[in-house]
Amino acid sequence: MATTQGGPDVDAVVVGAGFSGLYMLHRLRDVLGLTVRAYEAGDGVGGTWYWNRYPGARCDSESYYYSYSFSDELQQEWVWSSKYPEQPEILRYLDHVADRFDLRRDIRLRTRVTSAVFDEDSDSWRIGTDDGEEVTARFLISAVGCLSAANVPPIPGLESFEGDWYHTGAWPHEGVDFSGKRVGLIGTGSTGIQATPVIAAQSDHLTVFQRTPNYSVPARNFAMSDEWQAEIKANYADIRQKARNSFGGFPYAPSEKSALEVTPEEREATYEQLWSEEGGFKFIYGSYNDLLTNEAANDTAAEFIRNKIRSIVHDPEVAEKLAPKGYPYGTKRPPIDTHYFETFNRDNVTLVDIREAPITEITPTGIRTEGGEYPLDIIVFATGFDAMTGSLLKIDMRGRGGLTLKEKWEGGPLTYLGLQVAGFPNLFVITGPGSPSVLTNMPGAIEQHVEWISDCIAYTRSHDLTCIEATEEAEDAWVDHVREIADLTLFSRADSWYLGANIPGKKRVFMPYVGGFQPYRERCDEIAANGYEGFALSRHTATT
Ligand code: NA7
Repeated sequence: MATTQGGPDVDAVVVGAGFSGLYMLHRLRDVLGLTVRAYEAGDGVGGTWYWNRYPGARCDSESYYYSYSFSDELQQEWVWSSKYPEQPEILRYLDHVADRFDLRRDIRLRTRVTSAVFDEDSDSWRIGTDDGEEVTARFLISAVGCLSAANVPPIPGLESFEGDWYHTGAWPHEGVDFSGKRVGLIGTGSTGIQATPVIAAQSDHLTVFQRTPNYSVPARNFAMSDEWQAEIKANYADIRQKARNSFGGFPYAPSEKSALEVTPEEREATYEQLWSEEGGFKFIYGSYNDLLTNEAANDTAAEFIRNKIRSIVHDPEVAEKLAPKGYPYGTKRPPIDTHYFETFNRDNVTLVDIREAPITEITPTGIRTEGGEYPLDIIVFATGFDAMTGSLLKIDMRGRGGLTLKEKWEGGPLTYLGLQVAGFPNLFVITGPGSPSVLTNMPGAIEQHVEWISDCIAYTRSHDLTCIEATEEAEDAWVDHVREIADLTLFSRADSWYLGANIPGKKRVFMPYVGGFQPYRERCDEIAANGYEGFALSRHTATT
């Protein structure tokens, strides 16, 4: 259906149908009344929660706020089973959202967007898919997610392996039967840490190949009682408001104290309470306010966690290997676990330190390291993602003058607010690099972006404009600001996916915006209120 005579086929194309794509579609179609088509590579909606079906997959943020806030009816009617729901439950929730808001009729499943070319003559995008379809749209919105391009490391010999292998981010729907199997798991990020206890309990033997030990804190999950559920529902407005006005998008009061201004006894008691009673992200966000900016403060939390690992793991040599050293706590995404360290006390679990003796190859029968050979029936790659840029760069995207996004981002991602890229007009990126995104509670960051984008599109339409594009100056200034703020923290001290350090050859740039969710949101609102400061707005005469 053409939006204007001779104009593009649809007003907007949305790429992806996870948390961000579903809401973007709803907002543009049902609030603004635009024609919208969403494309989704999967067989179903859900994005991250559709793909990541590995054993133990669950959310690290608490269910009641890791959810949409845009519809009070939705948040009142949905019932969460536990504090940290498992993947199937979150996927059920997203399926429910798709049905409840009648979104499926505008989503093309099993269809991957492969190309997007900006046509300067018509101020619109020509979008191509892997099934040969072409569609033109005024606006192109990337909802591809920050962690969706799976990273399978190029270890020599993988193709010769005679057993089965899987990446956790593309897990088979029918599941994997580990019974009686010797399993090797590579990777000890959040995913490996969630999967380890579950696979250990199901398999004959589990060998965990660890390159970098991680500072994991217990989740302390529990079922949600009816009383707690009722209390949350009665206070949702306040909870959401707190989250919106917080630094990380979480609805709890951040600590206002430095770890160094209290006595060692008080500090120990605080960490102990957070570790053994609260669990989860409160350990980092609710303890002290300088853990990510002051090394001495960080050391206090890091040493507390190392001592916990030493007290949990019976074999002192294994405990020492599991105890992270050499990088500050929280500078890699902090994992949350359920009996991770305890799992290394099981007789059927072996830890292999591949920093000490790296993997040299995968053989037909297992994994060989410089220290020995490990016979395996199954290899699980919990090796993460080409984060924040990988999925977007898989699309052959061309902006003004035929410039590709790959060329533009050769030295690292460049964006204005993490929302737009100069030279790529009418393209919006939900939770793009340069925005708070992965450092916040994701659904909150997604809602803020979706609402800002739809307000921006509404503005262009009400002002009869056909083009909005970040200026180079605004982009340069934002990129500098993102870097300057990151330089005030300890984040660059770890080889993390925040920096692209997990992908060989990827330019080392700190990608998310660490200045805080609330200040970021206020800046975005201010920019909009000032008539979209830093953006060039124009009208294409041929199409109006
Ligand atoms: P992560 O956090 O990127 O973790 C990947 C793990 O895999 C990590 O331990 C890596 O070690 C390890 N890895 C990566 N490449 C290799 C190679 N080539 N050899 C050995 N080990 C390797 O991914 P996750 O899936 O756990 O989590 C991603 C996010 O999803 C998570 O942060 C949450 O936001 C949700 P390294 O630390 O790089 O030495």
